[in-house]
Amino acid sequence: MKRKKIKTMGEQFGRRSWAEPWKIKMVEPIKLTSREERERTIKEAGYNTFLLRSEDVYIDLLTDSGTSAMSDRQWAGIMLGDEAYAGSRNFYHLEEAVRKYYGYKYVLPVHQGRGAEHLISKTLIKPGHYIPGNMYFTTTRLHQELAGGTFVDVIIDEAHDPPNLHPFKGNIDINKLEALIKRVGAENIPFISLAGTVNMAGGQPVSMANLKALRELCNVYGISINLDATRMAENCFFIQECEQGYQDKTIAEILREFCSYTDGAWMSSKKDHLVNIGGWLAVNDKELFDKLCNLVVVYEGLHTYGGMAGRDMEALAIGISEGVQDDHIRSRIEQVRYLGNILINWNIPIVRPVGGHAIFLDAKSFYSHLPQDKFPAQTLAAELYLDSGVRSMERGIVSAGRDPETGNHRYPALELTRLAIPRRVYTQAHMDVVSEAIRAVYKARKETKGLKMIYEPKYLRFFQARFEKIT
Ligand code: P70
Repeated sequence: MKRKKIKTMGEQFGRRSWAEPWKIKMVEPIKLTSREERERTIKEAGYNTFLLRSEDVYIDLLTDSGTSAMSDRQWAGIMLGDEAYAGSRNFYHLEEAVRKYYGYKYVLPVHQGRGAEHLISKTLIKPGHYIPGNMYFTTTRLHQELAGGTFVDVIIDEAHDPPNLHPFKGNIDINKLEALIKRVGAENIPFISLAGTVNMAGGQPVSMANLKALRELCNVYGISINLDATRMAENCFFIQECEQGYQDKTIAEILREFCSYTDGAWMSSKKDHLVNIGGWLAVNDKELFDKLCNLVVVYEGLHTYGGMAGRDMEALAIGISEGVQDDHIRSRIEQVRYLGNILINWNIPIVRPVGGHAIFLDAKSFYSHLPQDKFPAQTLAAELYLDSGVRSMERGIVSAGRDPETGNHRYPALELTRLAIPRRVYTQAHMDVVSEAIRAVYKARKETKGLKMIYEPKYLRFFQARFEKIT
């Protein structure tokens, strides 16, 4: 009998194999439950994956936020926590790292990203203001709305089209933005809300050229640019790979240049910075900083800890330098691509190009027989869990929430189910298991009837909403 030739991963893709730039020192057991158990647990969770117990999950791709593995250096940093109420040494390490890698002058720690969004929104946005941005993010937009502002999506149209292969689907449409400025007046736009690798669009990057064009326009109208830097290091990988003139620059160099065209940034360090909790807000304007610095003590904590323990700030400072290493970023994004390429090869509809932090299944075309108010993406997340204990997250009509003016559902063009890959946590074998789970659910797609919402909280409903199966 002729033996079939087995190919390594590299060979399958016509290149030499590469591996993660780390080895595993500590492991955490996970267990696969039975189908009957999962039928019970997902029903108890109201078919909302946010309401499952993590013990009942086999491979947890709910989020890449706070779920990454820290390095031995970061854990060593935890032991160096200076837990003084004021002036902790760890704060100065954090401040130094943000200044070195991001280049902003003034730095405030916060407990996590939305803490920073709250402070900057409350400080800069007045009722009647418009905040243009490259697609909404749930918590970001909510803080802007709570401050009295209206978020306006000015991302390029390609971002709303899952199969479109534009390499920088996170770009701002400069014409759309200029039309908005002319319509509402520059004085009613406190800042541009620009995000690196746009989460809701599928982890899609912004190009340096687009940012430069944005900067020019903003200079003309005197509008500042604030960056959601949460996954900006990942954005820099795409610039390095695809944008002319950046192939020989390091991720760290690209990051510094990118930030130099912006006026400030907020950060959920739970992503790029490889920590379980933390974030910061940084600006160049001293007057603005003084206002933020005063507000941080009201909502987060003193300006030298902002809701974090000293040990958390130390792990975070170390994570900043690890998070911008080229070999780290490459292996992180290539792992996401590994999973994405398998699915593309099997003709399973996903957002393309594969983005930085997650695979986004296109639930609209996956369940093309389900209307959006039967919650196709929520249904898909529940079905994936039922099949194999893989946890994902709805990023469609439930996440989009209701229009504050009319109270009606917002019907986003994108109806997606996100499988976010934590950094340095899962192996290629886990990705294989996930791909086969998705294929099994895809094969059974025609039998799926969707969900009905039976409980809906007022804010950020996707976190706590409950559903029932339509039978
Ligand atoms: C996720 C997490 C958080 C996040 C983000 C961007 C681009 C700000 C934040 C807020 C967690 C999450 C948050 C809301 C809904 C679902 C999940 N994203 N900007 O999984 O930061 O969580 O630290 O307050 O992605 O994508 P934080």
